[in-house]
Amino acid sequence: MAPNFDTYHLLTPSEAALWAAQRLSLFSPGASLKAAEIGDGNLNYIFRVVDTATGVSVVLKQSGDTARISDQFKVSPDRNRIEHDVLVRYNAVVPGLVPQVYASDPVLNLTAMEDLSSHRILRKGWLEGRLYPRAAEDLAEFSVKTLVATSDGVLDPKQKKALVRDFINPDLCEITEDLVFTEPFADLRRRNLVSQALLPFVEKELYEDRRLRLEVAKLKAGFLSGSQALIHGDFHTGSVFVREDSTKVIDPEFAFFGPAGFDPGVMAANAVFALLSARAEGRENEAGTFLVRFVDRFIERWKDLWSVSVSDPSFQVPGYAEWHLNRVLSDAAGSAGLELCRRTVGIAQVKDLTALADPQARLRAQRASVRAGKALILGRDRVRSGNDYWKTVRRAAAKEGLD
Ligand code: SR1
Ligand code: MG
Repeated sequence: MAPNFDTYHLLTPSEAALWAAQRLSLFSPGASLKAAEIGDGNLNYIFRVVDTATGVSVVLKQSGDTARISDQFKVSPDRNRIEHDVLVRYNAVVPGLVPQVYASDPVLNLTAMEDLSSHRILRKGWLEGRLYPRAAEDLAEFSVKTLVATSDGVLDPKQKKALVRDFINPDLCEITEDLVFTEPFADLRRRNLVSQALLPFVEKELYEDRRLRLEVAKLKAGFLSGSQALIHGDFHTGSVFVREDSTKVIDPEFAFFGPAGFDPGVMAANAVFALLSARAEGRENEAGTFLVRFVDRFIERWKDLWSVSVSDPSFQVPGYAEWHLNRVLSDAAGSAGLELCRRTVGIAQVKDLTALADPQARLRAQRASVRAGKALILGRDRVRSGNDYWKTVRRAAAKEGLD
């Protein structure tokens, strides 16, 4: 029976190949296409479709209505539209730093995009000890350009309001609100994944620390109400494809207008995971250097770009640029701290920590991550450079013998 592409359903690999043959102009008529589902993320289905004769290929990303990680998460497949539309915007603002987008299918909640198989996911590459000399500069550039371009004072106010409306993303924001801001600090739904060995530490340092929970509440209020810029929303090392000579940011399905510091903070935290994982196993890697360069480059490029982009005279008044960047940097450090805590104790963890085979090494890295996370949240108003991140992480690591 011929597949029906007029009603929403999750595709099989052979349907994905047929969809690509029918809807894309990439392939010659009659081409022999092979497809496989290659997704290993928490949410979606990824099909790679290849013309076996020419090697021409494409990736189709399709959203289901529940998350792959757990069917407790019911998530609107409309996130595929958001991801598609944001990728189209990114292609205009930061061409070359994102995959090309070929087509979308709003019925099937599917986007066809450039196949990046010649690249590697940054998290995996770092775990294998590979080096990516462009990554820090490219990711800082991506972050600054996408955030500044959608900030108040740069965007026309009516255009901004229309974009805020277009990118309202309640289901995916709810995931972040729960998994990043709530559950790591109070295991209300009993979804956290904490070993018996780590639990007493987590109870004392996270669940029972009232001062910390107050600061987390302030950060959560900022996430809920601070529509500063169109953020990627899940800007971690699993959302970046790299080669030595190329960097591509993927997966902006969590995008919405939120605090501009969220993206750079999440990226900084994910460099810290790579760093702690390497230290826990006595390996060398470049994540420490990346961390310092990424943060410093972000600040430098933000200043450059902000000064030439702001067109609203209210925001050109002396002192405003510094005041605003200060807020962004506080939010970045706070977000880095939240990400460090949530990926260590929450339901969605990172391979950097979970793949540590020696339980003692894993425990030390997990405790160091929570310590660094807390220090960044509580001290966020003093973290203003790559070196400030580096010192905070080094102190936390040293307490666990990872120096
Ligand atoms: C239910 S989704 C869990 C996590 O995966 C995504 O990559 C986001 O980070 C989310 O928090
Ligand atoms: Mg993702």
